[in-house]
Amino acid sequence: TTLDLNTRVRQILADLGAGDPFAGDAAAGDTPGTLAARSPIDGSELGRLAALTPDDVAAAVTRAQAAFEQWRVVPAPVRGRLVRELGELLRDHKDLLGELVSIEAGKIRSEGLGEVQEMIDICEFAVGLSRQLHGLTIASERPGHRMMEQWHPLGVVGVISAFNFPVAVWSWNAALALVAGDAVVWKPSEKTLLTALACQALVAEAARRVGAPADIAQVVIGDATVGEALVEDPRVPLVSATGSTRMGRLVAPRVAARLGRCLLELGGNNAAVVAPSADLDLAVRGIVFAAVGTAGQRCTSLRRVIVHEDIHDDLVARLAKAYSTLSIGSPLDSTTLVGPLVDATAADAFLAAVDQAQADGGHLVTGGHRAEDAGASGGQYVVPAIVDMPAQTDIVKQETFAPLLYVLTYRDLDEAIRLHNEVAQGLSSAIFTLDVREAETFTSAIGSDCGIANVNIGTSGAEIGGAFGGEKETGGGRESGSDAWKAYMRRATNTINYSTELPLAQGVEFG
Ligand code: UN1
Repeated sequence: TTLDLNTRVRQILADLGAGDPFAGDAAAGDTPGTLAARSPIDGSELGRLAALTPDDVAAAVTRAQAAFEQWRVVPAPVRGRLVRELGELLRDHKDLLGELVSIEAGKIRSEGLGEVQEMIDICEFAVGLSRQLHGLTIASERPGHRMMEQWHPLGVVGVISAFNFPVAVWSWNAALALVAGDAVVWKPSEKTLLTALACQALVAEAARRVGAPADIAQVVIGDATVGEALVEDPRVPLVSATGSTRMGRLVAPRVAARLGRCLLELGGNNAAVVAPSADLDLAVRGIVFAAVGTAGQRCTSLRRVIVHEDIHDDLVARLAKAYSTLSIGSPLDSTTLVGPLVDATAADAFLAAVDQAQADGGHLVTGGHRAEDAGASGGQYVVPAIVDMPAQTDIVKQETFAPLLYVLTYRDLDEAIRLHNEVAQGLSSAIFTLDVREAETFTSAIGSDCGIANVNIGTSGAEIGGAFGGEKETGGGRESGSDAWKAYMRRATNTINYSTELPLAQGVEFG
């Protein structure tokens, strides 16, 4: 399969217009690149790429700044054409890019395609937005005066993205930033370089077609020093970073030190409360997709179920039954529901967390070990786990990026909400209930403290139309829909005097 994957990715990259990005043919005596592109399907190396240096990043920002100066004077609805073209290219190449996501991130085909659909959706949203970047007109307290606000392009936006949504997260940022009049410099995860180069090829083609500046969207691949150069460059007014809370703690203070802005999408520890009135069939389906989809490697993945004690046994039995039918294997196989974890470190973290949970008194209901016969050798395939916990111990409060679901019980809704909010992360949440009082309480100010709070659907798979992000250690950023575009622009308040007098505000007399 290694040879097949190697051939296939080269074919896909060529078909997407990314050419042959691999650096140096070792067999021919060339110096190979230092970045290895791999597939989690079998852990194999697909090729090597040359890493950029911090100086290359500075040069990319210089070019981006020059492109920005041209782009910011293009009317926003005209800027929208670039994103419309990108959306068209994504629609035309959805299958190829989706397949590349499956190969490089290990997602099952449907989820690889779903991720590209999410890109198409945000492009459509952003095109509409390009005619709606409006501010308010505000009543002035002074006669013959008008107050208004305008939203102006911000500058060069740095985007740092993670392996698990290797293309969609870039597109949420890029689509909005480009219609906002900004330039984008993207540092993708070192684990997903090929999908990034494919996106870059598509956006470059879109720019060529509409006559937008070629440097308006760029990608910089490399190790952490490349990300650091972007984070520290004072010419980058906004850094939008998606990844672990650990990464956010490194990025945020550096951007703050130069008084730049951050948009952070960090870890989640998402929970679902299952109330006595819940439609259990629906709850089981919602829980299984959220906990096991993308092999538990979404920031929105469900990690905790908080179930009422009266229905605990019934729910756990149903979940165990559903888990026993999960097909684990190559994400390219049409019957697979659970693909590989991204790498050996992820599998080790999963196994260690399962051990720790049991050491804390947890009862392993199902899974929690390697899937010996599943997938290709070299891939990190594990059997999704459910652990029934006696209490919310430290391991439960950590985000383990794997299909590991903890079950906790509660007696009344206050206790459920307390347990729910008792973690450091605050991204996504759900309640399964048919009781309107419970549903409304959970979504109210005294309920879930997360950025996303759902009723009768799981925690993952948010639509692009809403603002996406969360509170507390999740970092507070909002991307994607609603008014998230405002983060990519700067607001100017204008007061205009069309009278012949000069009245001062607050009744001040001067001279
Ligand atoms: C992520 O895991 O970083 O809500 C993003 C979801 C997807 C996005 C997840 N729309 O699950």
